[in-house]
Amino acid sequence: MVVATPRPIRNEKSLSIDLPMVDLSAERSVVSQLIVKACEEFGFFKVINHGVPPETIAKMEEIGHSFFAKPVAQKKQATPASPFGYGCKNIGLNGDMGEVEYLLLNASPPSISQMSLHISNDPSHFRCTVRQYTEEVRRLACEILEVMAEGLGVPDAWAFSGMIRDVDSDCVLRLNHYPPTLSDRDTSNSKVGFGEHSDPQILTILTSNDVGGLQISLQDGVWIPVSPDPSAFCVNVGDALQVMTNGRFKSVRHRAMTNSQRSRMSMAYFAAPPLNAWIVAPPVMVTPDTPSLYRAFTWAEYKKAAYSLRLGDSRIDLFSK
Ligand code: GA4
Repeated sequence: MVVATPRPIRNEKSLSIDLPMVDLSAERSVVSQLIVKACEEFGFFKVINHGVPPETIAKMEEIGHSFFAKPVAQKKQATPASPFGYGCKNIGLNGDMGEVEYLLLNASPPSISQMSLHISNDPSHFRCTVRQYTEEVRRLACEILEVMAEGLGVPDAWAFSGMIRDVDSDCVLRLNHYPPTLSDRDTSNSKVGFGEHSDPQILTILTSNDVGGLQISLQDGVWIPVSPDPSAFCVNVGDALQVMTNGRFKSVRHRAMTNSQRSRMSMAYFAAPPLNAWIVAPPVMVTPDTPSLYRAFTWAEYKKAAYSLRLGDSRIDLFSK
């Protein structure tokens, strides 16, 4: 039996962190306490026994590997990356760059896109795999959000997950490929693949191959590598959930570094509300001791702010009272 680790151990020597590991098959009250604590302290945790079939993950990874292995000219047929498609080095709309290539996919049901024609030689297999994977990670995101609501004492169990369950939810699936960056002239070990930022959405569910690269910043300028763990999902709080918990959960800044020798691929599911949804904390999160920190706004408003700023800018501050 795998035992959940209640406290992460910060190892100063190797500068790595063991994020809290949550065994989702454990007793529900234990799970909810661990998750609440992890979200307050780290904004990040890992889950095992999550119920997503390994073959569903493997099939999705295979789609990514075979797409990124294609010649550049073929991959470029799936450009532009905005709102969905292939991107290389350019991130967002305001000049951010990184040592990364990626596929941004619409992950809201029904996820049918013309793009599939340019991504895979077998578009129906591609669509079916994306649908299966996103349905599984959506189910996982909803389960985690319901456990969180319970742990926070929010009476409506669906207060957070209802937004993801909504057919109009604005969820995104992102496949990132970080090629190895060692060159003859360059002796540095790694480069910034995806620069420092917080995720704008509610919750991010991430998996990667066994190559490290994810780093989190609990303190300005101090970067702590997260060990790679293909059997677990790494879960993190997004800006919208920080607002919906009235600042109790932290949307922690993170970045991805490249590996000098090995290629890293990660798959991130960003669970987001519908565009017209109001991002507000349930009444129980606002008390005389914890007054409301943010003004009410819609997801559309927040998304617009995110895309008008640079990757590393802090957009949540624009919405504080
Ligand atoms: C960060 C999280 C997701 O990868 C993403 C990113 C988006 C993009 O790459 O297009 C953003 C970035 C992310 C935050 C600020 C804006 C938007 C690039 C950027 C400069 C898909 C998302 O939703 O926000």
